[in-house]
Amino acid sequence: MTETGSTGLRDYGTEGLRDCGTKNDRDQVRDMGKTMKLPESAMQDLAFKALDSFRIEIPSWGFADTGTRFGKFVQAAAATTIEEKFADAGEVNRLTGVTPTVALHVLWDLPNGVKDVAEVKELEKRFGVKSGAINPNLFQDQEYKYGSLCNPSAEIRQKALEHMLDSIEIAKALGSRDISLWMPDGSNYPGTQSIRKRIGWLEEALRVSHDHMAHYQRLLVEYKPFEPAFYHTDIADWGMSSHFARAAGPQARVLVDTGHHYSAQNIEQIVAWLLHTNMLGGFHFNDRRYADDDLTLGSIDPYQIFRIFHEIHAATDDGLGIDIAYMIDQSHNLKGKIEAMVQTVVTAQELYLKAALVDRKQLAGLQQSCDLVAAEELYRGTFWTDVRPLTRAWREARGLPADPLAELRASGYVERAAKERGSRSSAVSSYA
Ligand code: LRH
Ligand code: MN
Repeated sequence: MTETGSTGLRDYGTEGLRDCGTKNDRDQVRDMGKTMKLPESAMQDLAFKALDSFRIEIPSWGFADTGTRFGKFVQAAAATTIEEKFADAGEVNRLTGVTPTVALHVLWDLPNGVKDVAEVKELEKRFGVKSGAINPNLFQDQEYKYGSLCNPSAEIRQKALEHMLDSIEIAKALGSRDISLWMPDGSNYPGTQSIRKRIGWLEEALRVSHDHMAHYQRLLVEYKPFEPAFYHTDIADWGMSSHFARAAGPQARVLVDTGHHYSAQNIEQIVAWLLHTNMLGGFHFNDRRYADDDLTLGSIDPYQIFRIFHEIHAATDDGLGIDIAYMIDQSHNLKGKIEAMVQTVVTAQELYLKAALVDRKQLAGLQQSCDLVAAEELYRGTFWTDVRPLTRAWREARGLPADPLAELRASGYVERAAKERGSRSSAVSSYA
């Protein structure tokens, strides 16, 4: 869901803290206020305003059985049909209240293209969640061995372009704003492909795709440094993605997948650059220890996401045009898929709120006077803040379960899904 101030689907009232949350929560918030020299009501307003504006999109593929090249561990409750994916997305939105849209991958969720739109629209109504970003699949067809939009064969590039245009038509039919493009195109050995020719072919394809979009739509260009290509990747970093987006047209932006960086890269600096150049269109949130591990957000480096959100809150203060699609992109190979999704949404809310509570005016002063330790203590000190009493109170004030994970467990939803879906699943080794 975009952060453009209009929460769209379900606006929340302004009930305050005074009449919700446990006594312990209220005490903790009062103490938080003291440390942050903010009267309790002001901090509560700040927190509730931040949480009211935060929405995050969930990926349909996060509910399906996924694995690594060494195997896939199937889960009885995993979703395989588009109906089950919408049902699970609806359950996550019932529990959290902040995931009103679900991202779709064209060949996985609409294998018959626009012909599947009517069924998806019916599912949207039934489960109360809308289709979000539309993701073309340019990575599974045999023809794409040497690339899709960058393939040396003009015929194969044309096939890939037609899939892009079909994906845009599906987005128009669903009223989806964003077409979110990731493609694995690249090569594995030096000298085996012309890197510059491939740049030209991709510029052309993205220009045609851009011009095929409706005026309200956006093309989000996702970069990734490697995998599955292991010598060069055609859209390998934020600079290349920015160039391709600019070359495509004014409705194209950069998508930052937090897992698509070398471990030494400073991701919040890249975010600051994309905000400064007005090229930031959205995020795919996940976490990683090594490469594109697609682990759950905040499981390895929660401070990383706090630093990213800080850049966004600070840019908002400075009046920069903020139009960001927050999306999750994870593959839950071992954790229960719905549980992992709810855990991720709750973690994202907490990290977004922590960053919102940074006293950025005071910080700016300390940055200006180069009072390094005081600046760090203020900045990192806010990260240490336990905001869970506030998020619990906000949920109660908005008629939502104070603890979505506990509510999921109490609901028996996963057990019911496992019973209904379980008989189908059988072990699959990806190497086959
Ligand atoms: C590629 C990626 C991309 C999706 C896929 C599921 O690594 O991040 O965003 O298409 O994961
Ligand atoms: Mn991604």
